[in-house]
Amino acid sequence: MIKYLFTFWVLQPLTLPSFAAGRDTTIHSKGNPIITHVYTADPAAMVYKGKVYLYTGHDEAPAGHNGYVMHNWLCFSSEDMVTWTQHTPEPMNVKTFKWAKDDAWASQVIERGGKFYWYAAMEHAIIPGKSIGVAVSDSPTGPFIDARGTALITNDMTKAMTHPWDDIDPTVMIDGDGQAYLFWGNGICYYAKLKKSMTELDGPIKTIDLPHFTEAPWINKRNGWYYLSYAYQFPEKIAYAMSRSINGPWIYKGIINELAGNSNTNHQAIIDFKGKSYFIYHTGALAADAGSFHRSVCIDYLYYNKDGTIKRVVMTTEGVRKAK
Ligand code: FUB
Repeated sequence: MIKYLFTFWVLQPLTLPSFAAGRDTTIHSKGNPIITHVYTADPAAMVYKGKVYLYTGHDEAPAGHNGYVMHNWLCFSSEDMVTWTQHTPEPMNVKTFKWAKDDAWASQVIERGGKFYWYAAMEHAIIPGKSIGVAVSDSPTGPFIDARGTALITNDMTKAMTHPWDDIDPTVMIDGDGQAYLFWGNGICYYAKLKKSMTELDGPIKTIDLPHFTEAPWINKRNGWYYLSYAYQFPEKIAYAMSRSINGPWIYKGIINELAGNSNTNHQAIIDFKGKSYFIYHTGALAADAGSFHRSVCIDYLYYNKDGTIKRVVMTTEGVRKAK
């Protein structure tokens, strides 16, 4: 804890609310970034029973360090997108997965049958490269336990890219017929069916050809359209493709979000909540130095055109108003 405090005071004088283990903390967001006492990255959001659950990575790089230092994930919830509760203790850590070495990278949680499945990318301890694990809980706020005891995806299972970090950034969706899908990737977008158990693949790993795909796929469905948004080029913008089927063909539609200030990554989540659509992403706006490794989650509105295409996001410092 002392190291934790020191890290953030060196970077800039962040206001630290008191965090007692096991006691949830209320955060009154004052715009973007929405959380300012701790660095948050790689947002994934889930709407469940009238609340938004926001799951993030946690940037802890020491000042001046040129790389990611990430060991755990954080969980927040809100009924109005402005007042957030941070659920403590942290609901998931790399140590949750005995086979993992470190690097608590991007993740996503989804509910099925009253259980919550948290898919997350980590460095594998034995199989060189990044891998994807899945943890399960009876509650959206945890505690989460490793659902398999082994990684669901390892680097030796995918051959389309030769670099060892192509198995990152999982996103999951359950289609109307109950079939679940896992999408992920870096440099190429992979996808595969999941069994009803949500912890095993149910068929071959396929690839999707998307222009300038870097990473961070996110799937959402709206009015009969499937949307596959993703980080485009590097430094990253966010672009998207649309399809009438989860299996494609995917038609590239353009940029949704421009470069995020002071961060070479942008990593988005898209949700609908209480009649509005939201674009949740990270920037380096809170960081005094290397923002790419000290990122913070922001939220702005997302607007669709009548034909289902997406308008470009306007990134704001004001953020969003209370959802009613
Ligand atoms: O946080 C580590 C990596 O940075 C994520 O996996 C990518 O999406 C990028 O945001």
